[in-house]
Amino acid sequence: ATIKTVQTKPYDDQKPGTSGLRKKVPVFEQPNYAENFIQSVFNSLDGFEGKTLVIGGDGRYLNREVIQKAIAMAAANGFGKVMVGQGGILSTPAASNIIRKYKAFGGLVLSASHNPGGPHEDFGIKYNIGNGGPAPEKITDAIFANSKTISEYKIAEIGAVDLDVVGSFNVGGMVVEIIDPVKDYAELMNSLFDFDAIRAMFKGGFRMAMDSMHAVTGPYAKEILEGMLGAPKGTARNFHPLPDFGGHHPDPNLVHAKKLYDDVMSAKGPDFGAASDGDGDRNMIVGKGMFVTPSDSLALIAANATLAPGYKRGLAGIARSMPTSAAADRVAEKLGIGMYETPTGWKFFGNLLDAGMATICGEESFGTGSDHVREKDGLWAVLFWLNILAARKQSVKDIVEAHWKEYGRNYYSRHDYEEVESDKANALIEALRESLPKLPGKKVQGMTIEAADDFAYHDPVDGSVSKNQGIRVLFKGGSRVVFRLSGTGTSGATLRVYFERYEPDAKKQNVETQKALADLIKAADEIAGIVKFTGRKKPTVIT
Ligand code: VG1
Ligand code: CO
Repeated sequence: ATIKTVQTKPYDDQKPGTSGLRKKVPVFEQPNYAENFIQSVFNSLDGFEGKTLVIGGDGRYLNREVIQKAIAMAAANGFGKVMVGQGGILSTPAASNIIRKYKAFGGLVLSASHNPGGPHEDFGIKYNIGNGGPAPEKITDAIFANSKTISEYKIAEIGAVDLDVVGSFNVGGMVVEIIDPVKDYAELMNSLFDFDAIRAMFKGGFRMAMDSMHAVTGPYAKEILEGMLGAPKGTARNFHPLPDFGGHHPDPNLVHAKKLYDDVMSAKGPDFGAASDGDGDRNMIVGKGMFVTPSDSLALIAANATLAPGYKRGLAGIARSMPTSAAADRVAEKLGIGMYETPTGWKFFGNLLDAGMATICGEESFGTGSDHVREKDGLWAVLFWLNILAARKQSVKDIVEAHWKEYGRNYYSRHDYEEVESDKANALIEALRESLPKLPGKKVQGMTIEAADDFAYHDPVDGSVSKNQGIRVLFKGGSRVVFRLSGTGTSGATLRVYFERYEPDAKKQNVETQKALADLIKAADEIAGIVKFTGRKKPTVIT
């Protein structure tokens, strides 16, 4: 095929955030916008000549168009092969698995995760390295630097590739293999969990609802839950991936998956509910009478890990992002294993997983995963819970309450202030940063501040340092508030405020969360001036 070199002008806003480049669709539709970014990715990499690139996305608006461009550009830049999910579909964890299993050089994952999709909503591109995980900062910095000076990109004139038929063919000197997006992933899950026990549980009348929110996990949930595990038809809900996710936010939390939550809570509803996000790496877990916070879910999975065949050998260590509650720390302490605290974003777990220092990782933002891939994995967490339920033969509520009794409860909540004007959000953080030295010893809402800092991470594996990863205010007694700005939004700034309070007394573990955290919530405003800076009286989303 003819290889064209196309002249282009750089854009100045292609800086990858917490998880790749995310922008509104009209931004991506500007001339050469996607091409510039993809070429900048290739320009930041070395030694992929003749190697394999995995390509797939969550099915959102622009998915197919950008996949076509990526295939043609991979051919022009010298990749030997691309592996593409049928229909352009690959969940983020499934893409990670494919990269690892077939020893690909890397992969392009097209998604803006839990952000809405459609002609006026969000799109995204993320590059994952050969270990299957998100590119580390060294590479994302190089991509951004390249994007600011790019002057041309290469593309092969190969015409549109048929993405819908599984098979392998030669296009412009490169092999294109269209693969079943579910098969390898389903095999991996089957190797980790006790599918026989889960099947028996469904056979015994256990009922669940899995809400894929019209996003990428639909085909996976249908095949694994209803197909392999024998759950009744209808268990998988909203399982057709739609380019606009049916007009909803594919974000599995109490706000956007409220219907599922209400169903599970109703007397006649299923015993167990789960949901996942746009690209399938997040999960929400709900049992009858009990919503499991993601931080607790991480702790519970870790505490019960050896019940799953894939984790029988025990855990090497646990890692969590800094804003995630310390519930898992107590489990690590009891197990006598390592506990690592990283900045927000899955890319920081990669080194720990590769080095065998951590087996299970988690974030408060509905993300849990392990060393089976290098991304967080929504269905993995759901299947882990099913495995635990099948082994322990108790309800989610009983299991969670027993855990709190043993370890104490970490009351936890996150308040998001979305689409705040960027200047105002930055001013708040700046002022907070300046006030840090004066905070220790100060009394707020009857609580004394013990320490306050701007979190910096020293990667114990490669020694790299990541600064300004969130402001922590720690109170005497272990409560804390964390402030940071989101790195995944596409309009304005999102201020995230995280609250945590530890309660060891079993008699005090059944207070409504916002009530249990009320003093901290007031203290946060007093410390950071949220109302004053943002003009917002209350958060847009509470999880
Ligand atoms: C958010 C979450 C973070 C998560 C990231 C990507 O980032 O807080 O924990 O890793 O999204 O998840 P931020 O910078 O907006 O707080 V996903 O499922 O959007 O790929
Ligand atoms: Co996601």
